[in-house]
Amino acid sequence: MTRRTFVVATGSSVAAAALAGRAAAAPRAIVDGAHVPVLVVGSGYGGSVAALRLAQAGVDVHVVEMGMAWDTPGPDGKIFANTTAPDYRSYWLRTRTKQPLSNFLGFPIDRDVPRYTGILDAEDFSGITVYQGRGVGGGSLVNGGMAVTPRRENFGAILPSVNVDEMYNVFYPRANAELGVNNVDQAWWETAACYQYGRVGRKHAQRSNFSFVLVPNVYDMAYMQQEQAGTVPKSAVAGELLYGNNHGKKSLPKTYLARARATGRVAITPLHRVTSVAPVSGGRFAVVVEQLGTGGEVTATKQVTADRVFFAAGSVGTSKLLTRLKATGRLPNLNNEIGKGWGDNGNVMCGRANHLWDPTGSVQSSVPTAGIDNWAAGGAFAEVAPLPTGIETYASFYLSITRNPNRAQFSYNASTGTVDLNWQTAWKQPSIDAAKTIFDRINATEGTIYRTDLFGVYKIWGDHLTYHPLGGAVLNRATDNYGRLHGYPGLYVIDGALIPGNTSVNPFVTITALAERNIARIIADDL
Ligand code: FAE
Repeated sequence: MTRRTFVVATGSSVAAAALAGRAAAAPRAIVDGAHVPVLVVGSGYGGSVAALRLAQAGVDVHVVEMGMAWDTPGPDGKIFANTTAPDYRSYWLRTRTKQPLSNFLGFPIDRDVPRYTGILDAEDFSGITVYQGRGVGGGSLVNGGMAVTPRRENFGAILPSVNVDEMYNVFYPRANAELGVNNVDQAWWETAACYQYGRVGRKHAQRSNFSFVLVPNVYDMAYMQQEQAGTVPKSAVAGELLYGNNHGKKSLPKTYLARARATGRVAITPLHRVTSVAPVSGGRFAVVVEQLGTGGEVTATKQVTADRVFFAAGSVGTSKLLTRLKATGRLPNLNNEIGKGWGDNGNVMCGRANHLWDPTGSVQSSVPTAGIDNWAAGGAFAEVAPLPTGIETYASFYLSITRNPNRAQFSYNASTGTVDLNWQTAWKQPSIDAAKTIFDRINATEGTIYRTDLFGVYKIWGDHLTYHPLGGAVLNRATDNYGRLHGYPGLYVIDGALIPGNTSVNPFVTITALAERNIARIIADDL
């Protein structure tokens, strides 16, 4: 489609919308046979940035999201389940929970749950389980909210083709502002009971001469202070996080997506999964969308067309979709970089057993606020994470982000019809080695040992999972330097799939800032 026809199509649908009097658009599900100027696949960070900025530029956008809307309370009056009591809402189409910490005191803690389109997907590949958020807001619904801008000196290794000054002067500040990133009040943090585990983490880090940093977050820290004071309904302080926060968290539906909807130009259809995108005449794309029931069954299949499609299904979702579409001949001109460069952000977990004089607290805020930075010397940044069990565990728990050079590839398996990932469990060894540069030293200083009861029976390292999938359609390789897919003008990637495997810190601020950078250029040049 030419620039002119795109603008005309956009303008005509805007005019039609105005005539229909839907300036403040009510949610409307995508219908079979519809034509939309822009279709966005997925409503996480990348998809939300694309929706807001395109709408502000005058373009009608339809976001298709496979997960639920998460706007309606369940029978207990709450939208989201507590981390300590997973139920039907907690897992994406599983009949048994798959909790990141599978054991406690050596006993398995997973339980049966009804199969439902729940909020957290523990997606199993041969060598790794990838945790992802499912629903309007993507990962922002389930994540820890840690909003970390990488150190400037590390940026070159993250996205070598991107102008560093532009990112740090314009796009990181823009992303942080829109996401509502805020800092914990340190004076409060120093005494709050719910951050005793953080202060113990600091004491142990500093006694071993590691740099300890308080980290910004998108959880409303003023709200959390009120939670601790008992003046508002509790969320983080009551252990909510992994399966959603009923209060306090500035997830995407409260920030980017709220502003996108307020333009009147953005519609979001939940419980619909995009399964195919292929070029048709007139420069348009035919998109196949499956409507899902809450048991995961396909209740309808819709064929729509779009002038442009933004892939924002997350690193795994976008990579799987593009790998399949290239292999099955629907997008054969995609280049051979599709599916490559996937990494786990070097995630590895561990716990330490503290002495009885170092309790970490029976009430722990589920929102992490601090990390140990040993990136330069040891290639590890360890988040001091909560263990919100409701009882004193005398444990310190950490999620480390490490410099792990291993990269996996997605490929289409014609015999099973699935897209596989060739990650191997043994590829976590560099992450374990990097994390040990911190925790072996702390254990030596403190005279303590690793916990062996959290990930199985006598297993120290949580090396079977990641929370931070990145890559699979890497910037400047599978796409041009702004996310335009090679081979198909009008197709874009705008999510974590663009980032080659590692960000040196928690990734969503970088995903958001990169999306802001790319969409600004796409609006300026392509529209
Ligand atoms: P993402 O947010 O995953 O959104 C993709 C969306 O697309 C999802 O809503 C999918 O349901 C949807 N989708 C997928 N396939 C399809 C399809 N075919 N059709 C329609 N929709 C589809 O992608 N990061 C941090 O920076 N700080 C943290 O503290 C942090 N903690 C985390 C804790 C947990 C438990 C988890 C799981 C993740 C955490 N992350 C954290 C990672 C962060 O949430 C993740 O990097 C971003 O959400 C990725 O953003 P994307 O836009 O790439």
